[in-house]
Amino acid sequence: MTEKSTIGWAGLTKLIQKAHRIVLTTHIHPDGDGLGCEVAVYHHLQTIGKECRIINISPVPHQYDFLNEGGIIEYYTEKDRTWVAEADLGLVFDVGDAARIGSFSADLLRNAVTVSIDHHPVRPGQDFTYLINDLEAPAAGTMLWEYLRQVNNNPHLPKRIADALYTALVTDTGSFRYSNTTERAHTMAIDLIRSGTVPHLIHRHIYENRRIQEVRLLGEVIRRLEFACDGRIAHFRITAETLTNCAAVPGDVDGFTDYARSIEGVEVSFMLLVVSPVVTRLNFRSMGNITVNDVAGHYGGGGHKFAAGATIAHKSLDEIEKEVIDLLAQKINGSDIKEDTSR
Ligand SMILES: [Mn+2]
Repeated sequence: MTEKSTIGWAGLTKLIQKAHRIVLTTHIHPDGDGLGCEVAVYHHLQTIGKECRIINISPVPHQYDFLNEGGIIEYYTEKDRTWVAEADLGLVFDVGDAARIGSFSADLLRNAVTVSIDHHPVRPGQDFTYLINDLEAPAAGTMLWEYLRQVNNNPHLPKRIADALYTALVTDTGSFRYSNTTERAHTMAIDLIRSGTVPHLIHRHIYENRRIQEVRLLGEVIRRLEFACDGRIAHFRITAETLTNCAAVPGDVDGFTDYARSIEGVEVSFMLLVVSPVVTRLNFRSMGNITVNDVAGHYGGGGHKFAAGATIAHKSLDEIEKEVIDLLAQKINGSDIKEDTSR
């Protein structure tokens, strides 16, 4: 299928009404946005009496355990295959690229009608049946907030839905720091607070639950941080050995590229994370003058203009590092970044 049909919220409501069994999912290494969307929609579907399950291809990172009351966020295993194959609707959140739900997409896409609800530019040739796409939404959770607000007749959303959506918002805006922190983001926050969300408690769960191995790993990253292009590029690599030495796991690297980007003069930061002996994860963060989703696209990845990534197989770290610096340097040298931009 090449041409995708866009359906509005009314179309989604109809699909939900017709469906008997609904799967909710998000990308590999789920973040607060994907998980928040799943949990919010799960509670909504429970309320209207729909059979549904949240099934992901990665476990829940520990800082989001508070969203997983009753173990509602499940990890896909062999025993779920039949159940998933018999589902008639799949809602996929925060996934611009079907490859990011891995082989699960094949099982899900075989029989179910699928709807991608996302704020990333969707890569062409995706196999989802329908798309609901809003590139201006600060988070996919913002889109779901607008939807659930429409279908919920009460003046306030149930608190557990509000907490899940607030999690989506606060993580995708970098705690209201990134360029997607718009009036719409703050309007959403106000509405969720009115529905009972207590921001500092959510913040404590997500950001003040760091494990010691995560902090040790950050220490290593800072110690070995490298710069290129007169300090405009900050970059680091995390090898399997580094992970082992710190007793850390790939999920512990959350926010590290943001940290590197926050250094004075840095326009773009990137991380090379060794996921397996042949697979490397490349992540970018940009200050907002240099786009990085096109550079990620060079490796078959994608994302937002200023936050993107790719998964690369069978290429050495040295090779990727050199190529990426060259690609970024061309962009940086070709642009006219002012020395003193007020941000
Ligand atoms: Mn998102």
